Formats: sequence, C-alpha cells, structure tokens
Amino acid sequence: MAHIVVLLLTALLSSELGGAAVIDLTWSLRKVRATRVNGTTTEKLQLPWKMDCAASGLNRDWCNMFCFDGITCHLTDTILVDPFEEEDDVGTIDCWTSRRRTSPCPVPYEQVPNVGCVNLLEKNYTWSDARSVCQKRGGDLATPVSLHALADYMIGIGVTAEYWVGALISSGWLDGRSINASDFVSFEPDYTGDCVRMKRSYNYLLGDTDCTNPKRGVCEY
Ligand SMILES: [Ca+2]
Repeated sequence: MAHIVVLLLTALLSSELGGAAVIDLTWSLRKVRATRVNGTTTEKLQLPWKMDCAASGLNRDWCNMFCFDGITCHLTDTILVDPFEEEDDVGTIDCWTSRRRTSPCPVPYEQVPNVGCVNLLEKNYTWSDARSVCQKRGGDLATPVSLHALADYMIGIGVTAEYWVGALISSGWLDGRSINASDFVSFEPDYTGDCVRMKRSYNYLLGDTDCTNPKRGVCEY
C-alpha cells in the first residue's frame, strides 16, 4: 500500500557529487503521484543518469524535489506537505524530496515561530486516530504554549479545515497545562464533547466536540 521508502540518500549523494551544499540536504526517495510534481517553478531536462538529475536539482535553490523516470529529469519546487500519506499505485513516479536543513524540524514538520515543529494532517481522523498518526510521525497532537501563534500560522497559510489539538476538556493539554479561557471561542467550552479542536470559523480558537467527529489534526514534534 504505502510506497514509503525512507531512504536517506545524503551519504550517497555526498560521496557521488562531492559538493559541500549536498551536506545540507537530506533527500528521501518516495513514489509520488505525477500530478503532485507540478510546482510553481518546474524544469524538465533530458539527462542520462539519476545522479545528473540530482546534481541539477541541487544547483537550483528553488528545487525541493527531483524525479527521474529513466529518461527525463523533472525538477520542481513542490513541497510535499504530507509525504507520508499513501500514494495511489497508478501514475506514480520515483522522486526524491528534500528539506533544507536550515529548519531544525524533521520531515514532514515545518518550523512555526513561537510554536515549534508543526505538521498539519491532510485527512480527517477521530481525535485518537489523529493522535496515533502524529505519534507515528515522531510527535503528538500539538500542545502550543501560544495558541494564537499557531492560529496565526494556520490563517496565514490559508488552511480551511478544522483541526484537533492535544487537549481534552476533562484533563487539559496533554503536557499537563490547563487550557486558558482566552484560547476558547467565547461560547466554548459548551460541553458537546471531551476533545478539543481549532475552529476555522472563529480564527482557529478552541472549542470542544465529540471525539469521534472527523477532523484533521495539528501534529507537533
Ligand atoms: Ca462545543
């Protein structure tokens, strides 16, 4: 099902390409649906070898992913926001994605100022399933000290779904803190459930709801 080959090619690329810039990058091989290869900036090159393709990608600071189908090298600035999602068997292509190591966050997490390393789930889950997915990615549902910083980030990148966070009405944040009243929407909690979500219609402030409702989730590393 999942074609996830978390094969870190840093050492391989470093030895074959020998460039200092390579050391700053970690490339991970994965099967990617062809439609996800089209970024804002793209370039196609006819190259004989995968390593030539890799080198071309490394020489372009906009390149976040290179794909090689045996004939054509596809370079793109696409960032797979959620590369651990399963890809379809149909129409996939071998790609290597990178993250600039200027971020202290491991793939697939993004550094969010005043929050930490954040990864937004792309599918809906129950609260406990969302937590499990976050844990499989090395983190947990988010327990932001500054909810407003996280909310600003989510509004800024234009997400439109609702997201679970790591808090329960009955016991507070998963890290043991109690939930500030100012982090809730004005009429919440109204005790419609024990699980806490960020409400898109209310600037991503918090509300409670039934834990089995399907929502996305905010993971934090
Ligand atoms: Ca509620």
